[in-house]
Amino acid sequence: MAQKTTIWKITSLLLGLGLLAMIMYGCPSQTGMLDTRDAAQRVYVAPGEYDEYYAFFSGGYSGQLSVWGLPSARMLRNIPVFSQDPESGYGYSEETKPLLMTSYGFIPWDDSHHPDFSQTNGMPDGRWIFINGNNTPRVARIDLTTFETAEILELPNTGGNHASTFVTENTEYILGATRFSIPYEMDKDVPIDSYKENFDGSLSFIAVDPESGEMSMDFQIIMPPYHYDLGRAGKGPSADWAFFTTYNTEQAHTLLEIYASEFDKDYVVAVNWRKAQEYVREGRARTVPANYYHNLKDKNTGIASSTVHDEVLLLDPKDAPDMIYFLPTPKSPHGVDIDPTGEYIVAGGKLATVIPVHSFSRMIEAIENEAFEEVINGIPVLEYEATIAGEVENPGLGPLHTEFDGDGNAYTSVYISSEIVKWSLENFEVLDRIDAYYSIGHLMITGGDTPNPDRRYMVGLTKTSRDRFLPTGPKQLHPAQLYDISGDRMELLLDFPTIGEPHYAQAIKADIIRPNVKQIYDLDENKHPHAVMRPRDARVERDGNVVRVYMTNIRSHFTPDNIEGIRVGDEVYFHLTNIEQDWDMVHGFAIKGANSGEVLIAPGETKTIVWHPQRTGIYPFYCTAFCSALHQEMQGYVRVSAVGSDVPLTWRTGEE
Ligand code: CUK
Ligand code: CUA
Repeated sequence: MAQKTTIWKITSLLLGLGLLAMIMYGCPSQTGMLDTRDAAQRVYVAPGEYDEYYAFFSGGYSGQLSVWGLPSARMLRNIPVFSQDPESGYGYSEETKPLLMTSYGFIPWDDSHHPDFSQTNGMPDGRWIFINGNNTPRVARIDLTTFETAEILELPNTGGNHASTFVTENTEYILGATRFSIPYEMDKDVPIDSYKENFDGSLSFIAVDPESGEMSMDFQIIMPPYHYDLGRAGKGPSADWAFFTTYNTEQAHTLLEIYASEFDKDYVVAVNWRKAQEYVREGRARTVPANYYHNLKDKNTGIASSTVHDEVLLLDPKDAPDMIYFLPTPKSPHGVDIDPTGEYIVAGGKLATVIPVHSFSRMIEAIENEAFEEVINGIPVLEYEATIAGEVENPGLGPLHTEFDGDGNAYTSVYISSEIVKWSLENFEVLDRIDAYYSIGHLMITGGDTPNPDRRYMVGLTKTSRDRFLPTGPKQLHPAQLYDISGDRMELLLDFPTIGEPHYAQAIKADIIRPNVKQIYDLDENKHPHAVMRPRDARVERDGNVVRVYMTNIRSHFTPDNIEGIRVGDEVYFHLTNIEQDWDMVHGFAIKGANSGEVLIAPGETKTIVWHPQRTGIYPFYCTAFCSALHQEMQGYVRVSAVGSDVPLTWRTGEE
């Protein structure tokens, strides 16, 4: 009897909790009760078949960008972007090292957050994908014919480029913004307590050449010293606008956890970038000194080089009327997302109890009616009631990011209550909710942040996996979940570990990219100054203590293989040309004692590794990629003699 009472007490307690949860969050989730017995079938891609989508996941603190096939969730590649990659030699080879140059020197790491595709008429065109480095502020462009990083641009006047890379409808601009306000003047040494006087915010507008994809810092806008968190370009009617969230409008500079959460509302910033661009062309921006690197890989040689810029155009909202507005938004918002019609501006107030949804058309009306609360540094603050279209009640705790399916539904990731909440853009009512495993950050819908998403799959990028996979020590990989969103209810299909910490992702129909992907580098187009196309041209040249080895690689030998006459103190460059012209026929190169990674050389490509021999002796080098039945034979030796030795420079090509 006593036992029964206890059970009843527990049951009623659970019921009570359930009821409480229902009151707090609306209709309870049916998670786990859905029939997912056929989930495996729905993600199954038969051997030899291709996935329907390419998905690109940011690497977060890995600094890279990983590529996956959906729905199978097979990893296809990990593209090195901001971090050195000893596996491919990226950031170790002489050709790629300049890509990682900044005004702070060679920085072989960054924190990559938000990938976004180049767009034509609002739709991803599959030419390039951009991604931001959040730490030493940078933006990278990856060429989707080769899946390689082609360009990296540093951002001046920026302390953490987080609200990036969001791309406008025809890739006119990539957005950037300072996450942490900092003093503008370079290297300015001031007390941190002088935050309000000396610190400024900035928004960046990076132009993209429509033909080459080449990026340039077109202009920046000086902003009050708030924190600028995330951005989005408008769509359709709002396509000329860019939106950013702010937090810390309190302008705190210590214990932000407390002092940056005091105000009920921060702002969404709305910038008419087209107007800003006109002002800049009219000469209303001033030129200020700056110091930032632009690193670009030459298409013909494959060699990256750096250009240093020493000024930037800065537009002050005080000199640029009718261009920029603040929309009050509760409370320390994180994401700002624009629905496919371009009308709704959804903010993720991470400390707010509702999801505020602004209306673009109401915003325009409010601007026309001058429904301003106040003006801050030349920026009118619109009345909250004048722009708000609605608030989503009971969204869960800690809404962060929202994506859309194109059928009038929105999906918001909710961090603290660890769930995804689906709601209607018609009446702002919650329609469904599903658990996330665990603590979700971004989510992504196939077809992406476009006027026309594919209502097929949704990926949740979660922060901790805890018990979801076999344990691997105190730290587990960050997981992702794949959901089917084609029906009324969201259904969990798959749960898989990722690499790095994916903050955001994009997925595009494979057909858009696949036809343009290169299978080889054409040897006829290889204009690398140190390339050799035929083994008989292979040679070694000395100029003072600089030795250049012009080497070919083909199954299953290096030419030359044996080299003598190298001395301690020499600087030895191995210029390796892979003269294969077969898809995926790579060779690697490594030499004992080199303070470097290997270099992996794709068919038709030339890559260079530098080696500073420290000690006399015989140094084997070998191919690191199992390329043929005689791969183990693909090797050679270098003889290193003492400083001042008179061993003549010789090499073996098999012709002598
Ligand atoms: S952020 Cu990571 S969860 Cu960089 Cu877009 Cu929101
Ligand atoms: Cu080339 Cu192994």
